[in-house]
Amino acid sequence: MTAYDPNNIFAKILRGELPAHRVYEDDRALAFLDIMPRAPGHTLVIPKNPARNILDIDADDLGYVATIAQRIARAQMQAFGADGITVQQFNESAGGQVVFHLHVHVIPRHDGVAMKP
Ligand code: DGP
Repeated sequence: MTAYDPNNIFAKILRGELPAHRVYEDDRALAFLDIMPRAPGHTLVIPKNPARNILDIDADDLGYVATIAQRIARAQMQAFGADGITVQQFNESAGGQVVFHLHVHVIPRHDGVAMKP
């Protein structure tokens, strides 16, 4: 697997070199709105430690990112009056990954409303 690239877009967001609409942040994780939302409120959760994807992330960091994704999902249910939440995560190009810093998509969903492609 290719090594972690510290110049990927999400690393730059973490360092404050690129803007992002931050919705949650602590010392271990950051959540921000996706620039190409597939539904209103589409949020990405990332660890602050460098990790390319699920194949190389530390298990504790993975668990922490999942905990924050759960917190975001619960908040979205209320904030967006959602009927459900889609959680997605992609690994390597063949797995659909485009940005190579691990991220979890948390997407509010409504009954009868298709997600944008
Ligand atoms: P994927 O690696 O396939 O999970 O897709 C990357 C996602 O990241 C995609 O939904 C769009 C989003 N994205 C890409 N560049 C930026 C950016 O500069 N800012 C934000 N907020 N989101 C981005």
